[in-house]
Amino acid sequence: MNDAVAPALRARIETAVDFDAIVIGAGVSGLYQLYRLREIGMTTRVFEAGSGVGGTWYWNRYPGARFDSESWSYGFSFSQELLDEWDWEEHFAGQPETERYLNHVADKFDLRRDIQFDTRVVAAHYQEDSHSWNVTLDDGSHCVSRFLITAVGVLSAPVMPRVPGIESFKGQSCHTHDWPREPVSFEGKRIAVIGTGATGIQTITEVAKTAGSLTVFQRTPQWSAPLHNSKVTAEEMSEIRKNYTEIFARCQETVGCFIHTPDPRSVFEVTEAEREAFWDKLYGEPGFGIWMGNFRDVLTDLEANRLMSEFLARKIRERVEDPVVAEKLIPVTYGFGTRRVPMESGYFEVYNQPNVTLVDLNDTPIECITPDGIRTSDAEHDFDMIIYATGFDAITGAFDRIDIRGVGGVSLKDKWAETPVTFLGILVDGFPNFLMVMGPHAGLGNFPRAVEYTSDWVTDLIRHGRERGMTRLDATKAAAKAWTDHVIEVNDGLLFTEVDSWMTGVNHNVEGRHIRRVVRYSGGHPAFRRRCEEVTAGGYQEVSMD
Ligand code: NA7
Repeated sequence: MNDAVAPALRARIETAVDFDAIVIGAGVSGLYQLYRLREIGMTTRVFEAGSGVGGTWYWNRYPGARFDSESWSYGFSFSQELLDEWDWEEHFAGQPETERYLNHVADKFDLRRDIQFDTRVVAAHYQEDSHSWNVTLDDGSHCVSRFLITAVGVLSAPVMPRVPGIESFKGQSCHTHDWPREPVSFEGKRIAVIGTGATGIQTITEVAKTAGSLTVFQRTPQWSAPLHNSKVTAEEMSEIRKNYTEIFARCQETVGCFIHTPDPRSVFEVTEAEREAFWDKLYGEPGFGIWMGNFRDVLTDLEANRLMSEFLARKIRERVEDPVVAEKLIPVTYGFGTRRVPMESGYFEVYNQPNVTLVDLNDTPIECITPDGIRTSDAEHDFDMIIYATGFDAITGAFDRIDIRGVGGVSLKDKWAETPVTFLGILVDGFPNFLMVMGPHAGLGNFPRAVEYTSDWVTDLIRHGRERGMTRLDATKAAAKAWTDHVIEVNDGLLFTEVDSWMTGVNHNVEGRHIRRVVRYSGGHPAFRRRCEEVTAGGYQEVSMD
């Protein structure tokens, strides 16, 4: 510890804590962060609200929940043994397979003994006199740690629609995030789904297979494209295993850590026939290639984007038999890829089934939920079950739901009321010893790839401080301002910034969240890592330590 710290204070600091670190969340990031902290000899306790590991993959057990990233590019890369022994069953694994995988990881590395399940962190207050965090749990108990690390995910604070009467409904209802653990049968039942985001699209496609009737309540249609999932054969798995090094290296080079790289050509450099052939090829290939591997200007040039959107509109018209329904399923308020592209497996054909009805909420908005179902401006719809696929208070929502206070009792929610301020999406000035794995201003994309890097960086920073006897790490105000300015600057010129969605921090169901904010880093993961490495190489000058 720094010699400037007086002996009495030093004694108080050293004896103050129950744990070296508390991690909030036992999903992909929490599990890996725990593993890394153990390696550097830190006593760690993970608090997890769920009864099992997995985070997103623990909670979202709605029918049809699955990856849109290739499974074998999503798994952890840090353990050769794990890579050698785990066989992926599907190229885009469903929730049960992913949950099994994360349980396997927890067991293999004996992680459970440091995880306290069924425990929600409700408050965390920084204590200046002992360089520690006083953490309050939902049973009213407290514990104290030197470091507080959030691994709360980016889409973990589910939001219900702001419509009256939700509690009055007599049938079964739930948000997709809070799906029951017991199997739910739709056989012969009248089912409603509200919401047509990535979750709604997966749910609708699955529920339509067995429901007596399914009514979809859509506010905004989606530029959804085919996933083309399939089983991984034994030969494919052995090929994937041989190529893991190359697969992960490719992910490191791309903006979103996916295996797909943008085509270097502009839409306008090719003939119309070449363009159509390329788009048909992408439409026929698995995964996010159509979003991440498209012409380089599809997400930056309005005209290029309009042409791509027209291509997809034609596909929807070809696939949906009723031309009136087809038009309702074609987005008109935004272009392709400017919201997160939901991948689908027969979604549009669902609307050709006699048991499925589409209600366009722009024509007939929901007035309220009734004891028997949903009342729109023109009809009463009776249901046995209502499924709310209405999304999340994304990125900052999970933070806002915890009373986090830094130096001087400043609340994080207040500090971020207008927009988040962070250093590298990892530190927040005025919140010492508080570190975020995938907080606001982190780059989104293929989540575990970013998590492994960020957790490694967090672990290295803590180790650096500990080796020098430091007990307090805080980003400087100037560093947080510079990073935040940079995050805002690189957002400029990207078409998605002009569109309301969770990626621009908008959620009309959440008080104060109707204005767009810059909540994620759009500069790409390679640039993010370069900046992180500069900070490390410079001896963490942007982080004050004592
Ligand atoms: P999203 O993508 O935020 O979608 C939520 C959906 O719910 C979207 O269609 C919303 O319509 C709709 N919604 C929200 N509130 C209402 C009300 N009040 N009435 C009607 N419809 C409503 O969340 P998802 O869970 O699908 O996906 C989140 C991410 O998880 C996804 O992108 C993947 O990365 C994984 P809107 O578009 O706001 O008009």
